[in-house]
Amino acid sequence: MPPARLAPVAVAEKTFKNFIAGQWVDSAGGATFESRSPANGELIGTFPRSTAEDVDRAVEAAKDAYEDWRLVPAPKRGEILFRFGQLLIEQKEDLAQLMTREMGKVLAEARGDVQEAIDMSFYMAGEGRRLFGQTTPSELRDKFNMSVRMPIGVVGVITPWNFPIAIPSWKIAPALVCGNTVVFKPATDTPLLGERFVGLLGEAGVPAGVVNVVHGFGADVGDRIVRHPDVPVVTLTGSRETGVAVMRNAADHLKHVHLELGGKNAIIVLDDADLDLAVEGIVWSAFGTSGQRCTAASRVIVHEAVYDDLEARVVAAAERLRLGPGWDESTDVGPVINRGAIEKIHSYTEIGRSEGANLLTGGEVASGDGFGDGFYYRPTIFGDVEPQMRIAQEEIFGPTTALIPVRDFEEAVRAANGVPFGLSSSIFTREVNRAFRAMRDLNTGITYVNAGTIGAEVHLPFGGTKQTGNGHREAGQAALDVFTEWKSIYVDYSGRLQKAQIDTAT
Ligand code: UN1
Repeated sequence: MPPARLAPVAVAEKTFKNFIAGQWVDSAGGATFESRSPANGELIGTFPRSTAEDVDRAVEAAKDAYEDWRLVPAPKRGEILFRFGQLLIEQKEDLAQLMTREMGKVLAEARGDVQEAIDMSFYMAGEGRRLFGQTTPSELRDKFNMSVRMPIGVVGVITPWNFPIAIPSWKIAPALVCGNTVVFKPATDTPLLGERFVGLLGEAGVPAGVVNVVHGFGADVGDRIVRHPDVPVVTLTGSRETGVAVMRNAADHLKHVHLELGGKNAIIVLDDADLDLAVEGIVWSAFGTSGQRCTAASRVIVHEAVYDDLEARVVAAAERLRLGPGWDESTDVGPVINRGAIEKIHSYTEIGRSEGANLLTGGEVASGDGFGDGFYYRPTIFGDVEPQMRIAQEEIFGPTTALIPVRDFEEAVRAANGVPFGLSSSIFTREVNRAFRAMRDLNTGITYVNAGTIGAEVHLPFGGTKQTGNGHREAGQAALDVFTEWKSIYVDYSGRLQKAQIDTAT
């Protein structure tokens, strides 16, 4: 099948389409929605507000394409991903500029987001020549045993706006190298980046129908993907509530569901920590991407001996952060994603106040000069927070963090673990024994020592314990388990019927 050659999306273009079976097509219903910059309200583009009918067409295309794609040798599938990674390198600056406009993160972080996709594409491209299974001895003579990874079929990919290039790559790159085809619903806050992502896959040589994009809302597009009987795998990064609904709705068809959900990640600072380093780690993890990472540090658990000192330093550092549009190189913290986010974040400021926590800085919408049409919230720190307060239990997904004083290491670990989520954790200490105890006892999928809670690399498993997910991991080798099914194969070359467990005297 010849690869679909796609014209690059022109910058001036403002009306976009779905991508189904290698064609850019309007949605069946004709309704649309807008993507606007959270920094200044600029119109980024108008996108189809698709319906179940559009999803059905995309699934049909992906099902057809699967019949050939699964037979393309995995190293060849990998070569396409190598080309895709190369195109991402060439387009890195362009994509980063677009990202800062479409979802607001500062340029350096937007470049990092694209870099993560480059890294993931190259990593998964290499998997094309591995996808290792096992060969084992047989208990019988003249018999050969092995296990191989098999593709599963059409994968439904539902991604968030906070890593609009990186997270699609975490899901789509492994899905493709394993031999699956894809129906992709990008976040409604970042549809243009989703569109660009798929355009580049087409340029890299992904055949028509192998990756399809259906724009639109969760209630229409996402829901149909999750319920469609011909989509056996669904992967979602999103909120806990969405994850629960996806799992429930996918249950009727016993689908494979991969979920990467919320976090309430803690940084522990012990009395022997390098405080300068800890402050840097806290500020980067709490306020990077305006706190809108599932790995963000929304709790800082501090030994009482250094609490006052650390509190003063973190507040001072937060107050030095410059708020503004992400494309301005002097900005440290960009806007949050939309009006709903501002409202939710501010409601937690009110909750924190009413719970009796001490608002140390921030706690307000930034308005006035340069902020007028955007969604800017001041970096916010609460002090003297108790572990059971709602601001220390619930995911806020904004630039708000809570300082929690504790008496010793054990109390710190108890507080860190005392939340429903388990994505990332961190400890600042110079004492090796306590560092190793923390690595063992912090109940999260990721633990950092002497670094913040963010900065996962693509070749290690990514995901969390408890209500952060449902036990799966993405990235690294672990991702292959989401997108393949094991098949065990027994080849008998004895020329007679040998019976396992019965012919025991061989
Ligand atoms: C997310 O917030 O959903 O480790 C992903 C990190 C990034 C990925 C975050 N590499 O913070």
